[in-house]
Amino acid sequence: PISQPWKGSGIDDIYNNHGPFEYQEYPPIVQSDSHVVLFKLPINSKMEIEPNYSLHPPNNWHVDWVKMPHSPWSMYPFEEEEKMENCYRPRWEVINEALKKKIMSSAQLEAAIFSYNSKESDQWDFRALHYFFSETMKKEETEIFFENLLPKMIQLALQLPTLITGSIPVLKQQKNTTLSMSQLQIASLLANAFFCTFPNYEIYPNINFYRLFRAFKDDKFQRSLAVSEKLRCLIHYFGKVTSVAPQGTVTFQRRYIPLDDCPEWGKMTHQLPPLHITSKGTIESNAAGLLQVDFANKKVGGGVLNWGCVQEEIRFVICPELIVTRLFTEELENTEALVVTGIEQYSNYEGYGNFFKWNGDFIDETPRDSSGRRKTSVVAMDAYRFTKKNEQYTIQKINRELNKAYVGFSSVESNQDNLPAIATGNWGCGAFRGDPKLKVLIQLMAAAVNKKSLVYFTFGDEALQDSIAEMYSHLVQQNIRIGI
Ligand code: AR6
Repeated sequence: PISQPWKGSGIDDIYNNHGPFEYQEYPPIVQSDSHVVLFKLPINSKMEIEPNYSLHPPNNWHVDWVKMPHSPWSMYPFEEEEKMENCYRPRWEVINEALKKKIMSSAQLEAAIFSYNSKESDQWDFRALHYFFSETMKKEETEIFFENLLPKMIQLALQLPTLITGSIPVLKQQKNTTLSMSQLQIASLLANAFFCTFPNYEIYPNINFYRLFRAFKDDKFQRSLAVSEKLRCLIHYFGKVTSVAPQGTVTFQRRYIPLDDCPEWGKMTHQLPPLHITSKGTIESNAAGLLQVDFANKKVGGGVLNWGCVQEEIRFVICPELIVTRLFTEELENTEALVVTGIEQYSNYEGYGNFFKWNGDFIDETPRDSSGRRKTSVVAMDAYRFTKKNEQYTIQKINRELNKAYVGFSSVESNQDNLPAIATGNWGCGAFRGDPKLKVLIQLMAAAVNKKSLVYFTFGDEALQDSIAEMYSHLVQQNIRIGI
């Protein structure tokens, strides 16, 4: 028999028979007590986005605010010969001096970065970065990088104090805080992360790139090659944002629903929502306008700035604006998720895991909403990592996953009609060892109570597509409700 590339509801039904971007918009960006906006509102029609000068001053040095590299509180010790004791000067000055010297090789880049990280750099080494330039880039490409691109990246990084004039709030646990910034502000923050200028506190997730620069091992050669390909994606991103400054905005929204406000799953009487299931395509390429699930780590981004190279990490390197979440998102708790709206894709890729490869430029033509955000939304939700496979069938763990998906899929849109469907797949079923047949039921239940349809990508697995379709149609025919 010829296999069908999809089963269940047709994609037009999922899209309510309209175009992919005709869903009602997320609420427009408005500054409030729970929504910090780092740029000036309103944005004019030419999309000239200016910093917001009316914010908390940038020198907050407090657990509720991101510790910025240019904060006056960030001081750096140096020894004065006569006094034999430590004196201090602003670390931002040291950073400026180091990055304004001519840097023509990865060795010089490493030396510059170490010069303002002397305490940590004892443990750092940039093997992966050196390998990247000496072995994977052509000689001319490396020359062009140090001649042209690196100076522009340095300029972008050192512009930080003029681009971000307020403090960035930490998106703390158990708070529904929202943060909006411009893509250019994000680019400057990421350039700073590349140069490892953020103070190194062991608050996680953490954003300086030094772990990525170190991720090379002879006995993990294939994995090391995938790290090089991730670096290529990131360099490609910096090339693009430094040649034409990106013009839009991005919103980061932490969602917290207290456990007591989560559904009593056993009592829910909803029917199963429409399901479109396909073995073809991917969440990022075939679900325009839908709420796209990031199979996340509770430390968002997981191993993106290290060895990791599965669904989340790949999404983060082709859409690097997602990486900035690591600067301000506290670890996700059980009933929390992070929704990011407005990100752009910069690179194409092929392969997966150790065989991941950068595959050229991607021109993202997703339209923007009235607040300047591309109409792409990603929800980071971390499944539970099962060390013992059988553990997942216990009611505690099933409830944990139901509540997590419920929070991730929940709507903040005021009008409950015309909500975008969820685009997901084997959430928690790769690195985290879940069972896709159980996870699909969990995600269907969470979508049902949120009145949303589900698009499920089995990522090439036709047998899984067929067996889930069979299970689903059986449940629908028997008119099974989601309550137990
Ligand atoms: N589109 C649709 N499905 C996909 C895609 C894609 N682009 N990529 C992979 N899959 P995994 P997890 C399928 O292992 O188990 C990261 O390190 C594919 O079948 O990434 O939730 C995070 O940071 C794959 O096996 O997610 C976490 O630490 C399956 O989705 C951890 O992994 C699961 O992908 C999360 O692990």
